[in-house]
Amino acid sequence: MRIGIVCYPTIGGSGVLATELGHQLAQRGHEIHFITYAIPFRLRLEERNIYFHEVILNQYDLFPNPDYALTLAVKIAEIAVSNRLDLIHAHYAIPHATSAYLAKKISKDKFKVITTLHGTDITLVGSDSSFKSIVKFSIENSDGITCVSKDLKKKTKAFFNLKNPIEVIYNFFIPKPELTDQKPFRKDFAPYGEKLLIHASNFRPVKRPMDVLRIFCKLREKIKCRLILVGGGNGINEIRQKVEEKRWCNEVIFLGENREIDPFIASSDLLLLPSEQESFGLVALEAMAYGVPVIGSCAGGITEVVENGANGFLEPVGSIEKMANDALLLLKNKKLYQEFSENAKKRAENCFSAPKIVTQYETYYQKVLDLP
Ligand code: GMT
Repeated sequence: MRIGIVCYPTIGGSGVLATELGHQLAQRGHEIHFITYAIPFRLRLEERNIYFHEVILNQYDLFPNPDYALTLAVKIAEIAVSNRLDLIHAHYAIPHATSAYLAKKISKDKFKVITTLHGTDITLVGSDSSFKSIVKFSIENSDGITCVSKDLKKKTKAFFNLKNPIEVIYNFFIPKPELTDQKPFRKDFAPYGEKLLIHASNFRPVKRPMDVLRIFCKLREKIKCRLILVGGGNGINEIRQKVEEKRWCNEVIFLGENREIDPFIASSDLLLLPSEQESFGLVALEAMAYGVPVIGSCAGGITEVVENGANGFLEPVGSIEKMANDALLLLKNKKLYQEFSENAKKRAENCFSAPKIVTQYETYYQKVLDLP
């Protein structure tokens, strides 16, 4: 198949997933064309069957902002026709599904459009009244729709009163083999045997970054531990301030928007994910794949990834005390920790492996394209 992938090129779960999906499909012999405004940060352009087409943003005086949706639509139409693409896979509804729909119409229905909903495109941005009707329209007019969890499917159907069928295809993650039994940063970050907690996100309010700090605050009273924070965004400033105020600068390690997070996750003991909302929680899967149990909230799709009491503990949003106690329980009991760690690895391998999930996408593409 010849497939166009439209995604956000920035650090973030939807772009990461879209990029790796493209690579996996390319390795299976499909021709993959990425269409976006910058090279997706994990794209390996040197690999076979991978192409990148840049969308150049127009800035006209009359426009308050450079228009992306329209220039993207024109570029999708142009690339789809010139490369005879069979389908465009739009990751994230806004504006990608809309641009893909327009492109399809510009090119007189020469290709199909599949939209994958990732979460905030529905639960945060899509539910904003200024976008709602266009998101609904773009989803309804896609030839295929997928969601990254059952929870997101349920929310999408209910919120937009959608009748279209939606396929649930979970996210996948491929751990780096050299890190599966290695904890490369332990010596640097935990020289005295401290326990290492990690949180990686964009520090938006939906991630409840303050809860991460509160859990850490409770834990540091009971055990020697350090907290690794990966990510940027405005929300991180409040956390920095608090850390300085509390004089925890030696205990909290800020790594910024680090593109290569695997070694840090693999070096940690627990991942903290107390989000208010999470359609899937790709970072939880990344941690589990390296045998790192998750302490988090039972929000949204996290419960479909982490099995409470088997490879992590999930508590109601905001239950700091409970989350801290769960973390303590695991960190103080070597046998239990080992059991959870092994369970986490097994679950990541058995339920969210690339071969399994990529085949589901491939099969779905064939169904939408009506291929035998
Ligand atoms: O978590 C974010 O805010 C980033 C966002 C994105 O679009 O990259 O993540 C969403 O998509 C990920 C990949 O499918 C999911 O793992 C995240 O759970 C989802 N985020 C939310 O639902 C808040």
